[in-house]
Amino acid sequence: MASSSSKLLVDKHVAYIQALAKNKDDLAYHLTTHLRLNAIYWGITALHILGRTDALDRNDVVDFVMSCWDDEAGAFGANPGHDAHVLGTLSGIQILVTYDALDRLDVDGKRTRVVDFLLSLRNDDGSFSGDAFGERDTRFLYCAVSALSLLGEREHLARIADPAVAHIQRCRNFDGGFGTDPGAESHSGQVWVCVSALAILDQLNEQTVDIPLLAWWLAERQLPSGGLNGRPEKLPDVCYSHWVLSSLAVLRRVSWIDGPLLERFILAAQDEEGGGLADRAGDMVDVFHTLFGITGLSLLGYPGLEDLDPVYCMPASVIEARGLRKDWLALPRRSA
Ligand code: GRG
Repeated sequence: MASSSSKLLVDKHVAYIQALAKNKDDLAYHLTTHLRLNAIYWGITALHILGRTDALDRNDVVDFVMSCWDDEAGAFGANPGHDAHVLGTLSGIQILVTYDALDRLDVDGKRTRVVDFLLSLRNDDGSFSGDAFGERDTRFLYCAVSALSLLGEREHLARIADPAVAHIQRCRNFDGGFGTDPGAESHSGQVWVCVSALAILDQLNEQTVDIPLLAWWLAERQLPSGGLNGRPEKLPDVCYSHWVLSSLAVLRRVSWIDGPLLERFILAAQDEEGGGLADRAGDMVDVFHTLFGITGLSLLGYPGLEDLDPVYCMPASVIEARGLRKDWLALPRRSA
């Protein structure tokens, strides 16, 4: 149901995420089996940005992450018994870092094995595959780079940087944006992974990104409704509040978006009764759009929220504590 509330319904959203962990009879639960670890990362990150870090039991979550370990590959799958993939592996590592539980990898050589897994995904052209089966996408490059950084693997990052940056450059288009592969259409999700990977590798500069051109392309994603789309001629969607705004935060240009108009678009997508946010007002909510609506609001300075690190899409305090903060800029936090 569309929301007429002009306020973020924090308690409702916390209850919605808590219920997701319990309602295992729902069809939606079974339809998202292949995304379980990603969904848990989306949920716990939303809770941290809402300031409700203890809304889920830390030990239960960390134990679930470890139950997704694929011992044959030496990395995380999306669910217990699933094959390892870089998407599940990044989510697993993000959750462990958020809960300060990376020491769970200091058993049976898991830390070395997961680093080996991430490095094994490199291709000769600097791109990364998602798993042993080989599909390539700039998303997978970001996941590997972010995971290695969160694991503190600075030397490995330095070694892979040049080919990875060269590959990202080949994915850059005439409009300033980036796609999944060389020649693929610019999409704001792919812009975020490329710009953030460059930031993690300390290679975000005027040579690698045409900052004014890209920021202009990103700002043009805002439609009269206030919502953002992922590419020209497409519908607005709450999730682009994250992909577009985070990219602009990394480029230090969030102010190029009409913040109050976007904020209204995001708040209208809340379910006032059951909690959670949808892609657009009136649609069904899900945890993916719930996270990315909340992270968008955080970057817009919405009162009472915790800061989001737009490079890692994790709580800024967690990234700062590990000494990983890059030079991004969000809008100042407003007082209530
Ligand atoms: C740590 C947050 C985080 C992510 C890990 C998987 C990944 C790295 C990033 C995904 C970036 C991306 C491509 C986001 C866009 C997702 C999306 C909603 C795609 C929809 O594409 P279309 O073509 O939709 O269905 P449009 O809106 O273009 O019509």
